[in-house]
This record gives sequence, structure tokens and C-alpha cells, in this order.
Amino acid sequence: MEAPPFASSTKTLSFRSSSPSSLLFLRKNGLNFRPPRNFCVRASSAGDSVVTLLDYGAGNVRSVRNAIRHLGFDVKDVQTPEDILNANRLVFPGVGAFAAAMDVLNKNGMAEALCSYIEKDRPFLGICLGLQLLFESSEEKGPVKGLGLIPGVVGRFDSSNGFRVPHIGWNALHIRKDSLILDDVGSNHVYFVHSYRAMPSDENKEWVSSTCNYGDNFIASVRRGNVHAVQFHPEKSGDVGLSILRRFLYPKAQLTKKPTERKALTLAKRVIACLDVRTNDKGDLVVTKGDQYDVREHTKENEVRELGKPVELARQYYKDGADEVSFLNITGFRDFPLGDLPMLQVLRYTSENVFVPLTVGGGIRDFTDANGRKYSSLEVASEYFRCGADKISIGSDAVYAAEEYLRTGVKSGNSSLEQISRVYGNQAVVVSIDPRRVYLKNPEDVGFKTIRVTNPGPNGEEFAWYQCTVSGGREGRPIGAYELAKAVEELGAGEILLNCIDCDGQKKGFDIDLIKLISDAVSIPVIASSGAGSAEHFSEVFRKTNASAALAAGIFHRKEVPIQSVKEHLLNEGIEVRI
Ligand code: 1PR
Repeated sequence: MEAPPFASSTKTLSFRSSSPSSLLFLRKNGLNFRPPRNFCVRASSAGDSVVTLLDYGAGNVRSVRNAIRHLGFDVKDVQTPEDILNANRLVFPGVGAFAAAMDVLNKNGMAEALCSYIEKDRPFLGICLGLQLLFESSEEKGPVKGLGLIPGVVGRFDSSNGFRVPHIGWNALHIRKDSLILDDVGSNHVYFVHSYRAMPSDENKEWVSSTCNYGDNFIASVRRGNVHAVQFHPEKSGDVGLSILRRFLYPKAQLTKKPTERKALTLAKRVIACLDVRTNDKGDLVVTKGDQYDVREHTKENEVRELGKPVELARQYYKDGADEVSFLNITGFRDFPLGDLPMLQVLRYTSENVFVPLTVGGGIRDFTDANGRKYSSLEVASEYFRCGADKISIGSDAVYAAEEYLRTGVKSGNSSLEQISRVYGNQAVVVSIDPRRVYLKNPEDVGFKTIRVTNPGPNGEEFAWYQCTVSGGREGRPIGAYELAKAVEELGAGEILLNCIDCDGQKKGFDIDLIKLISDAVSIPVIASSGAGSAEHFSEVFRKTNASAALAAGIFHRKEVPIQSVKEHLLNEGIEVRI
């Protein structure tokens, strides 16, 4: 079989959780080795406890594996078409692009085996692209023929009606018929991340078990007999998602339906916990937090400010109701991330128990090590995905790519941003922008987009532009946040993480002028970041701007404002959030 374009040559760093070094790592992070919560729920006979997983190597299916293991099952990987035909239950978490996936399935005979398995009504669960591939064809880089089991064509969301594409976040389901695995969803949100979708029609109505509204009513799940497929990600949908997987894996178990207090109606605004991570002076990886990006204590020792341990804090935020967790390796711009094994281990451990999306950023760029070995940014990203990241975030390298693109007017296709979004899809690529506000007396003084500021500058300046920086705010670049945001959207970014160095750690609220400017300028989701000091700051940013999510660090680490109280406040203000 020909290797698919995404099967990169990156060495896989193996890691066994029972090895002494792993146990040491766990202990250093304040964790004891404990079997997963549902360890004792193992099915009785060996065959019963195995889930066959169809992973053709296009991206991160680690979270699906982790969720299956968490529920007490072992995972067997499909190696040959016979493995599909012999499966007791098959999970197909499709990732990557439709055409590339069909190509792999057709070339190795798996397409035929899949059709035969599904036509025999054997237990099947398709996830995301694993749902789309069941349809007749897709418009993604096509038309491309699919497996043809369900009538319909998969098409792209229309962003001209003001809805941001990709559709990223927690949305509500409208259950259309008894679907067994959705019995516990009730009126909770589930997590979607996709740019393409299939539409319900008379021809496929017997299949459709739920729809979701995002501009249109699209198909959120299908069911016929033992065959299920979902457009959303149960493995990333917290407890609700785990119960969907549990119902698929234990179809005969008497599970009691959980009552839900509140009805999910639409796409929720996301609340994200961010962990800025770096090594302290003793060499341990710690969560830190700066004031305007200065993370050192102003003491004689000038030590790195420590606010916790990454795995432990990420787990806590998951339990507290964070809709996503982001790790930013803040010294990644100077240290090579693949040499930073603890950071990769942090991701692996976190993804074992945290079932909401994980983003990781820092140091995603091409790199040559001391021995002259070259690593591409794609290899760095691939390793992050393999270790459990759902999205990667690019900072400095995206600034250079945007500058080059604006200078030449040509998309080279070689930047980290373009390469990673081509292989993993733009929904997997976040661009982190780190601007500083520069006040101006006269808006004509610079060649970048300027705004009239709400609060005048120290010398009464009424205008400002936002200058982008690289290397953790150390170097200002000749490009504005507005120009950068528009350029990276064209180059393939799926989301923008919008920081503001002036507001970082200040607890005075988000920079509303900046977030409004950028969220009005692009049609991809924007995450507001920097400056949250109270729950009211979250409602303010959602009311006054088009941000899709808001992120905070310091107030969560110092336990000043719990995530739950932010959510309760948003609910009271009539803003949709996931509970
Ligand atoms: O340039 O690709 O290596 O990426 C480096 C990444 O590290 C970028 O995303 C950059 O934002 C981040 N970074 C670099 N240095 C720092 C620093 O603080 N010295 N952290 C840094 C940026 C921003 C947010 C922060 C919010 C919320 N941190 O992550 O958590 O501002 O904080 P708050 O709620 O406490 O105000 P590359």
C-alpha cells in the first residue's frame, strides 16, 4: 500500500505508563498511578472486551482510543480488510480530508470490507469524517465518491450568511428518532469541529437520528439497526460524549437516563482555560503566568512564577467545566519542542483523562538540531497530534508566513500554517496573535489598520494600531493584528487566539476594541484572550464583540474566579454556554 501523504516519517516516541520514568514523571506532577475510573467495568470474555478501530493514520485518534480504554475496553487496530469483517464492534473515527480517506480505503480494499460489514448490520460507530464517508459523495476538493451507503452529498457550510466556518464548538442536537446511543444526550451540548456537512432529505430520512442547526439544519447523527455515525466528537464531548460511547459499547446494559436541567438551544460560547507552560530554573515543567508576558517574580532570585503542575491543573479544569484546555509552551520559540519530552508526556497524560478538546502551541516551525537533522514544522505538529492534541497553535511562524504572503502576494504553500492545514484540515490550526497596542495622534501615521480607541492613550491619543510581535512578545514586527488575521485566514488558519500583551495578567478586562476589530474582520472563530479579571468580563466580551470563545489563565490558576461561576454568570445574562 502506498503511504498516504500524511504518513510522515516522524519518529514516534514510545512511552509506557508503567515504566519507572513514567511513574517518576507522574509523581513529579503530583499524580499517583491509578487505573482508569471504569477499570472494573470490563466486559466478561476476551472477545467482548475488544473494540476494533479503523485508524488509517491521518491524524489524532488518540482521544478515541483513550475514551474506549477509559470505558474498560481494549483496542485492536485494523491491519487488513479481514479485521473489519471479523470485528465484534467497529469504530471508525475518520480524520483528515474526504478524498485522501477514500483513496486509502479504496487502495487497500477496506472500502469494500466496510460496506459489507455495514450492510450486514454489524455494530458500527462512525465519527465525523466516519459519518461523511458513508454518503454518496463529497464536494470537499471534489466531487469525490464516497461509500454510497446513505443517499446525499456532503457539502461545505455557507459562510456568506454570517456563520463562521469551520463550525467549532458545543452545539445542541435535535433528536429525530430513537437512536439508542443518544439516550443520555437529552438537551446537552456536544462538540463539533468541521467545515463540511450532509443535509437531511426525503431520500435519507430513514437514516437521520438527529440534526443540528448552524445556519442550516444539517445531519448530526444517523442510525439504522446497529449502525451508528455521528458528525460530532463524542470522545471530546465530556461526560455526555462518554455516555454516548458507553451506550454503543454496552448496548444491552440497563443504563439509567440522566435528567438534564437545562435545554441546550444553539452553539454555546466557549470558556477556555489556558496553561502557559515552561521549565523552571530546576528543570521541571510548570504552569506559569506573566504580567504583560513577564513570567519572573520580581524578587532577588528572579525565579519563574509557578502556579501549578500542567497535568493536574488540566484535569482540574476539565472537572470544573472548561470547554477546552490550551497548553502554550511559551519558550517553544527558542527550545525545540520535540526535544521537550516532558511537554509531550504532559499531553499524553492529559488526553487520557480529559475529554474536551486540547490545543497545544509553542515552537511549531522548521528546525535543525545540533546534529544537523532537519525537522519540518509538519513533523513537530504531527508529534503533538499523536500525543493527544486536537489543535495546534502557531505564533511566531505564522507572523513570518503572513509577512511573506503580504509582501509577495503569493501563497508559497510551504509555510507551517499552509502545510499543517493542508494535511490535518484548517479546523486543526489555530494562529495565536500577540499584539501590543500602539497609540497614535493621527491615524495616517502608519500604513496599518488603525482604530479610534474607546479610552484615549496616556497623552490623549485617540487612535491606535495593534503591532504584532514574535518570540513571546520580545520582538515587534512590521505588521498589524488586523492584517495578520486576514492573511492567516487566507493561508488556512481555522481559528484565531487573540491575545493582547497590554492586557495580559492585568485583570481589567479583555481589549474590546481589538477583539471587535478582529472578530469583525474574519469569518473564522476568534478566541478572546488576555485580561479577564471577573465573570462580568466574559459577558462583556460576548455582548460587545463577535468572539466565539473567551480564554483566561491567571484568575483560574489563582482560584479567584472558578469556571463554574463564569458559566453561571453567562447563563444568567442569557448567553448560551455548556453546563
Ligand atoms: O511563537 O509559535 O513559539 O508560540 C509561542 C506561544 O507562547 C504563543 O501562543 C504566545 O502567545 C505564547 N507566549 C510566549 N511567551 C509568553 C509569555 O507569557 N511570556 N504567553 C506567552 C502568552 C497568552 C495567554 C495568556 C492570556 C490570558 N500567554 O496564553 O494565558 O493572556 O492570561 P490572563 O487571563 O491571565 O490575562 P510560538
